[in-house]
Amino acid sequence: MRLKSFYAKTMTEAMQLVREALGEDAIIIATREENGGKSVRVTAAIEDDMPAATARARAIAFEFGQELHGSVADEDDWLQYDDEIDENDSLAETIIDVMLSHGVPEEVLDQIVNCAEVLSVDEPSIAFVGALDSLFTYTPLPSVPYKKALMFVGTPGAGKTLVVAKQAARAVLDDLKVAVITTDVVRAGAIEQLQAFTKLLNIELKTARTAEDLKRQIASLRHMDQILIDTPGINPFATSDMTALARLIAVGDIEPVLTIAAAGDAIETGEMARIFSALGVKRMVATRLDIARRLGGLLCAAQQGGLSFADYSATTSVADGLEPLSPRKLASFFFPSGSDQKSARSEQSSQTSTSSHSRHKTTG
Ligand SMILES: Nc1nc2c(ncn2[C@@H]2O[C@H](COP(=O)(O)OP(=O)(O)OP(=O)(O)O)[C@@H](O)[C@H]2O)c(=O)[nH]1
Ligand SMILES: [Mg+2]
Repeated sequence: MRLKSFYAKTMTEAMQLVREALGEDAIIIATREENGGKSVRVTAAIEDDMPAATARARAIAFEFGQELHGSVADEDDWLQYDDEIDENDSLAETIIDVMLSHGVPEEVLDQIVNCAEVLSVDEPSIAFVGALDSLFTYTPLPSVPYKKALMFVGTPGAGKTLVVAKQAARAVLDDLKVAVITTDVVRAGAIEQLQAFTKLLNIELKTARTAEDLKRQIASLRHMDQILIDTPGINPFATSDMTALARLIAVGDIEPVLTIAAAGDAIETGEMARIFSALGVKRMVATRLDIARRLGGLLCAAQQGGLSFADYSATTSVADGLEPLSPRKLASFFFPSGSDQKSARSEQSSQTSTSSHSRHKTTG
């Protein structure tokens, strides 16, 4: 199977592109809106003699297999092909069990399983990595000078201030000139909370009380390598909150980055991501990966908001900072490696059952 993603303004245009490139036999694996609903992405598969996406999945699988099992199996040991229906069924069931235990909603689950099934890999954890790689995008936060100011936005308590502190610490360690501005000037103790971190890093914390103020601050900090902006917690379902945030983002040369707590309800997290994407958010930082046990919300946010995975936070310690999320890293939270893996799997399969779950393939 060959996997390919297509981008277009409308679903009709995207389907047309799929047909032109892959023909009538293409199988639609996944669809999602991007850019706040202004464009769509369609991932489709077609039978192929020497599939590029499968080759990529093999490469990832090879590396991942090494980590999972401590030794590399002969290629033929872990690669199975499509006519092995039984292998594919048990692969799908294992992935479904794991995703159900993480509260992944059916729409997202179906797309991941469909994708995993066409990758011609027989180890579920590896097929899962391949599916995460094919379906989602990964754009880590910059560790070099960055032209746009990075504004961390999200719901109250999502971890925005800690992410700003962590990114600032990383920039300082990378010998970058970093400036930190906070627009969270109303909540009691908000400035002091961030100041506790910036003082340690020897950074002067700037405050911006209005959009005009923020514009001036950014203009005066143009010589810095990175400008990081903290914001107050936003209720995405309150128009007044969203309007105020949109005003801040609109002052120019700002990239809003969604900060999202990993353990939220999956469907609600997806809805929030969708709303934030309408403000121009393109990537997200996931926090509290150390506390969360159900990560369906993260997959839902990527799917519903068309968002790219940036970094993740799994500690309150600023020094331990942020790590980029890759397909492999993300998959490792669903399929713990080594000895954890067996016990996690048996625990998960005793908690969930696939028998009532139905999946659909859409042909294009
Ligand atoms: N264990 C753990 N705690 C975290 C993580 N990220 C943030 N926290 C904690 O979550 C709480 C909220 O973090 P903040 O950074 O203040 O969140 P915020 O989004 O700025 O909150 P508001 O400004 O009130 O909207 C704090 O106690 C943080 O220490 C994480 O990755 N792991
Ligand atoms: Mg805060």
